[in-house]
Amino acid sequence: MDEKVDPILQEVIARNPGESEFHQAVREVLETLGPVLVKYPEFARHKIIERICEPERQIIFRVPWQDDKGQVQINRGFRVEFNSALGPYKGGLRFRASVYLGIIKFLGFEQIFKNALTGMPIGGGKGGSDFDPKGKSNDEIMRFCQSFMTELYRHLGEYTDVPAGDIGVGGREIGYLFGQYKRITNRYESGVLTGKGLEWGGSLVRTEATGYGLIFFVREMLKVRGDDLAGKTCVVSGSGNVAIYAIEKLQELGARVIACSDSDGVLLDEQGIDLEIVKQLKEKERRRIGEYTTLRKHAHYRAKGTIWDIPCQVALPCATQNELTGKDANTLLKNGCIAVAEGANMPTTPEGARTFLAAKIAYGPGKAANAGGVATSALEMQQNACRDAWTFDYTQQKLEAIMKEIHRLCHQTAEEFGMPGNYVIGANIAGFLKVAKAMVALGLV
Ligand code: NDP
Ligand code: 2IT
Repeated sequence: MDEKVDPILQEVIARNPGESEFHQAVREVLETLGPVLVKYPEFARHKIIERICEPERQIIFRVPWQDDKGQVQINRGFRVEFNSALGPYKGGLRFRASVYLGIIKFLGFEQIFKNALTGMPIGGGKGGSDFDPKGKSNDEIMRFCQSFMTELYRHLGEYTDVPAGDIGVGGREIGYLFGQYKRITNRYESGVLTGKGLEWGGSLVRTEATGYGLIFFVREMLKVRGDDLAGKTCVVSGSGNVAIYAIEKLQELGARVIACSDSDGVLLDEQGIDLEIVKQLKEKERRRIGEYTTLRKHAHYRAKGTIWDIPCQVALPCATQNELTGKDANTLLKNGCIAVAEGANMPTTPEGARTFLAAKIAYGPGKAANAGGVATSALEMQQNACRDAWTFDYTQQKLEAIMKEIHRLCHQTAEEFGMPGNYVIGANIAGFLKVAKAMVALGLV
């Protein structure tokens, strides 16, 4: 760690006790910024790093709701509005029992740089709740979303803060949230949320965007190495929104996806994952991935355990933070893995990331590799602003162009800073530079 940057990290840790994921995300960025301060001494003078690490606003609120038995339930809601130098705060909402301030802050911090990399006019933010959607009825989900929005609406707006989905928040939840926002404000303000349904202001390709974008990014990384995805054996963790559409695009490009997972266990289908079954189980029926084996008897399921011991050439963590450890990274390398790209946010532990970088395989960090989701959210905002709806092909072409440009920018920035092929350095520095330059221009606000 650079001697000018280390005291800033220590200060962040001291000021935000107990938020280990936030500390990890800040450390991962700050340890790459030393050379930036040498090249741009004005950033130190303006205390840009210190300011970027302190959210502009943090909102924590009570979310009371009634379950189907009429019992009162209380959850905690969060929205961390991290940085608005480039545009309105933008980032998803996560509903998961494990959510606390440290998770939302790590996600919001990552989002600043990811959003900057997209080249779209969006700042960084994130929110969510410790509400656990598992086992809840549709009515309970609706009542929870309505209560959540009854407090959050006052902080949102198409020019202020624009949430979307993340773990546990998909099209259904965005619908209930938008409905309540519309009712309270008496405004059909489409651009206040993204990930909306196609009938009421959503964009084609938003559902697929994070997964598709991830694969476009992997394709670019392989292209640099004179390689492609055709025939490659792939393992994708998770079986939610990001994982499903990563698998779909991989299959379209001729790759062979043999494994995916959920928080209960790991599914292996050597004949290739049947994506229609996964969609039916996870998107429609909201069931467990293990049930796949009742329909495909030859497939194997094991409860718990790691997915990363399944030999593959391409590994795509698409579930959650810190799901791929240093040990997993070594196992993947031993088994011949040549590319890893992060569909999830911060899925690789610091030790895992160091292992991939030392091995010089193609390693795409989440900030760059999974930026296609939020980029397409910004395309949805564009369509809302001009009351337009683009075709699937046109929107997908835009997404593909954005992912190629993110790859080019990260690759070029890594070279400029003397670390060719290191996309972690490339993504952190390229994202940081855009935000930092804007913050200097906007003065001390
Ligand atoms: P979903 O809720 O649709 O799916 C999440 C998947 O990950 C599920 O299969 C879930 O299993 C699994 N999972 C979640 N938490 C854990 C855990 N603690 N351990 C093991 N498995 C877990 O979410 P998304 O697909 O939208 O999000 C996945 C990741 O991608 C997250 O890190 C998110 O931040 C990131 N991301 C999402 C974007 C988006 O546009 N949606 C954009 C960019 C990044 P189960 O079904 O058992 O809960
Ligand atoms: O982590 C992410 O980039 C997301 N969950 C998507 C955010 C968005 O605003 O589309």
